[in-house]
Amino acid sequence: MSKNLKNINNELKNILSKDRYEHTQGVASTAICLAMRYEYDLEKAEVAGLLHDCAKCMPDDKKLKKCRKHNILITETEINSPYLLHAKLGAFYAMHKYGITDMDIVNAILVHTTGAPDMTLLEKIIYVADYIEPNRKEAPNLNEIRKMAFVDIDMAVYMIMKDTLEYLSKKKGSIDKMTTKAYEYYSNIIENREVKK
Ligand code: DGI
Ligand code: FE
Ligand code: FE
Repeated sequence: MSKNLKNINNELKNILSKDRYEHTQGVASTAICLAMRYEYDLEKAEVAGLLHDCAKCMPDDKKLKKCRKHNILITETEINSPYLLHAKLGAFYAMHKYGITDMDIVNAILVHTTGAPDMTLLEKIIYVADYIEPNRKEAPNLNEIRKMAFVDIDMAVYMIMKDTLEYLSKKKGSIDKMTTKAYEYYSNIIENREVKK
């Protein structure tokens, strides 16, 4: 890792709002706990947690501008909901601004908002930690999902995707293809499991 944790932390303190910085600390420590549970590299989980929202605190038009500048593909849904781009842009900054060369970390940042089919363990850890970290207060079924995260991470991923899609359909938000594909993948896993039992 070319920049140490302290440098990353100091830089994040400068560019993130207070709440976002605290959220980021919560995701990093929750990711460490999940890494302990699922026997993953603790420092990689921490770095991915710290950096996952590093591109969050800028206006939406700037996100679009930066993505165009760096040739990052923008989907139709992202044009309607440019906040989604903080994941792709965050993965780009992790590599080019924070010197992260480990693609496990970069990919975990890349898919942290929509999820993806067949995620790696670190991708699942960050996806789940983002949703359950201690500063989150309002999501439905939070207590149940927090417990499930430490029992069966695929089930926790599925529960989060289900609740997120429900929330988005109520809000009438446009749904990214990746969000749909990810949900189909994990609902299949869970359903097939239940048939087998
Ligand atoms: O950046 P955070 O707020 O910590 O969390 P996040 O990056 O997981 O973003 C969460 C939001 O993203 C949440 O309100 C649901 C939304 N989201 C997830 N998938 C989609 C989506 N929004 C739209 N419009 N379309 C999606 O496919
Ligand atoms: Fe995010
Ligand atoms: Fe987040």
